[in-house]
Amino acid sequence: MSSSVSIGPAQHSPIGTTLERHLLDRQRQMPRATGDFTGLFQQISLAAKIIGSRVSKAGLSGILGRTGTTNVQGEQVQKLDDFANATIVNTVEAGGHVCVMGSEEVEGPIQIPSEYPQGKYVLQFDPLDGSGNIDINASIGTIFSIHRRLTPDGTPGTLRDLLQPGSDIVAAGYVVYGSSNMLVYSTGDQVDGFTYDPGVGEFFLSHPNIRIPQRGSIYSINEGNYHGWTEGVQKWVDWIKAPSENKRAYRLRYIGAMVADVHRTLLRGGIFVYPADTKNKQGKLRLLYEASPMAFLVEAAGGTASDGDRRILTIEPKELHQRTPVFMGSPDDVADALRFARA
Ligand code: AFP
Repeated sequence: MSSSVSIGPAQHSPIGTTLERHLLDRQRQMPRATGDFTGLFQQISLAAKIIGSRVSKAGLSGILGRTGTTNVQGEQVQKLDDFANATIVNTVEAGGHVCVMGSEEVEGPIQIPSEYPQGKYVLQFDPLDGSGNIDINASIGTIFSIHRRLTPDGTPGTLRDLLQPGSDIVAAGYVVYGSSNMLVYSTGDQVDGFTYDPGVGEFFLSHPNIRIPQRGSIYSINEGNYHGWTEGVQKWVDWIKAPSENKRAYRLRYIGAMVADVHRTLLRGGIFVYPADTKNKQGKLRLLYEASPMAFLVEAAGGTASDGDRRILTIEPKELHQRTPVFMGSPDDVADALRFARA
């Protein structure tokens, strides 16, 4: 007797949901939503696909190496940094959803050309974080955050729109260009991760509702800076890697791209730290387009993010390219680090 298998109607499952569908579902849950946010997000995801495609062919397309110029941070600009920055600006500016943008690669506010509408959102981004990794084919990423504008509707956005604390972020996310490309974002309630399927050309929900473990077993820090740290931070690192009766020694992982190091921290738990040191007195990482968006994601996933004294999200920015020390990750691990750092 032949047995037949009834496949039946497709089960509703969050897996297999595209980023676009996910955004539309959420938009429909908000009766007053205009579609502006969804539109902006679609442009960001398009930019991420274009950048990801170029990154994956970087060794073949003559785009490895430096441009020969330095950016506002005094760092060597890689050709892919320039490409990623131009891709995001060109993709987003014409959409009519933002009134001003801020980028790691550009000194001042990026105005929206007058032929396009001045939208109600403000976009900040680090187009290619960890660009030191480009030439060695290691993970890099894009980080972004979205705020509502403060200046009057319809007018060009200003620096005032950009200098907003992380607590006022509407949505933040990152794209990691790694062994697969992933887009992870949050609007503050939960954190969802989407993996890019290059065959289909879409991001699919693969990591719904990411929750960071309460405690991990990995610490992530550039230990080459040890001699420049405060005594408190040195004592914490000495402690965390020493086995004792109560704990095993933590493992060290550090790739030098915040996106990749924080992505691992979100999924596996543990702690990512870039403290102040004698060379980088305010820390190295930039508040508006690195620390704040990542702090927003880490907190939305149940973690903690501090500059050593206060929540990163409460810092009132004074400058576009302001830096801040960073301690972020599993709540128990961050609490341990702060206990030492503050002593
Ligand atoms: P680049 O984008 O200039 O490579 O900087 C990356 C970064 O801002 C951040 O992603 C890393 O966590 C951090 O710097 C690495 O800095 P160190 O090389 O000083 O450890």
